[in-house]
Amino acid sequence: MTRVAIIGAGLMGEDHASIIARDLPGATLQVVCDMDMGRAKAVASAFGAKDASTDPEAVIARSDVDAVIVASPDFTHAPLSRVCITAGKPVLCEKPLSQSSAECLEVMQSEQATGRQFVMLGFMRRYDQSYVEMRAALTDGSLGRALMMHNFHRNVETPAADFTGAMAITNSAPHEFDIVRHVLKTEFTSVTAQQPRRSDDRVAPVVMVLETRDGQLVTIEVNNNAAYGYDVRAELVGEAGSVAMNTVAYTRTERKLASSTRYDADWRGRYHEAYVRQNRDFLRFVETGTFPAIASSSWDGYAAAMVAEAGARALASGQRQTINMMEQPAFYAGVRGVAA
Ligand code: ISE
Repeated sequence: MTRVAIIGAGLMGEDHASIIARDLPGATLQVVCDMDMGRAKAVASAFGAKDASTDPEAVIARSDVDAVIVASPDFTHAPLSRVCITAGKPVLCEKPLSQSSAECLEVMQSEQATGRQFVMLGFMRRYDQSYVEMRAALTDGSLGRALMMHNFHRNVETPAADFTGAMAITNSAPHEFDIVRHVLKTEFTSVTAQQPRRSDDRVAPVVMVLETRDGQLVTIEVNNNAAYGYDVRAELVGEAGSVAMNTVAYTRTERKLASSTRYDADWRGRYHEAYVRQNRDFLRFVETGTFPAIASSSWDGYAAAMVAEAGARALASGQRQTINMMEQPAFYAGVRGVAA
């Protein structure tokens, strides 16, 4: 039985606590940690954790904790992942690993120095069935060569009043940066970013056009103030056809001469199954020491951060920015992870 600690008991921490406690019988929720003890205790008691704490480093060091899920604020992700690496504990870290590619590199360096992978990154869309099928259509050749991938990422409203267009690129779009790299099995080489004008002072959508090193074009619209619902769409276009994601809804209501489906208010429902699959794979990683074939690693965190940095520069300057990624270290290629 893998004993898991969750650091950060906000929206995502609570969601992970629920998945560990209710959906994954092979794991025990050992500790819930949050800077607010009241919050830590509330989530711990709601999901039957043994303990609550406010001290993340002490939690990571505990001998009754085998693995850690980091769901605290973004700026803590990289430092806490490094504490886990030093302690020799596998960590599932929420995205982004860091908004700074330099800090991602530091995590990669700490990890490489130990000789094995410890960090799995929570880019859960890799486990979503629609993207699994898009990737398969390229792998099995049925779609021919990939030409384009179009992506729409819409939230009802921004999570905070000080959310900016740059944050749409550094906080929301990394999901697209990661999933497109994963589906197309390539890297981005350039990005342009623009925004239409809204009639009010809310953050307007950001529209990016990216090129890959294999000559594909990728469009990404991030609209953090879409108002109507949480809505993610994608279409992969190949030389022999296209694969588009269906809207995920279990029912459709017909009433008063109209037909309608519902949208979730945020991503937790839409991606519930993907989170469960991802967390199950994380537990397998903890047990076997073998890094899951489709999971995101620190390297993928670095790649997403490099694209995000270039995207933010593109938005600020209005100019196309090139993305100069380092070569992927052999450590992160091929059969990933070595049994502990
Ligand atoms: C948000 O930033 C996230 O982190 C969620 O995972 C994502 O699904 C959501 O749309 C983003 O805006």
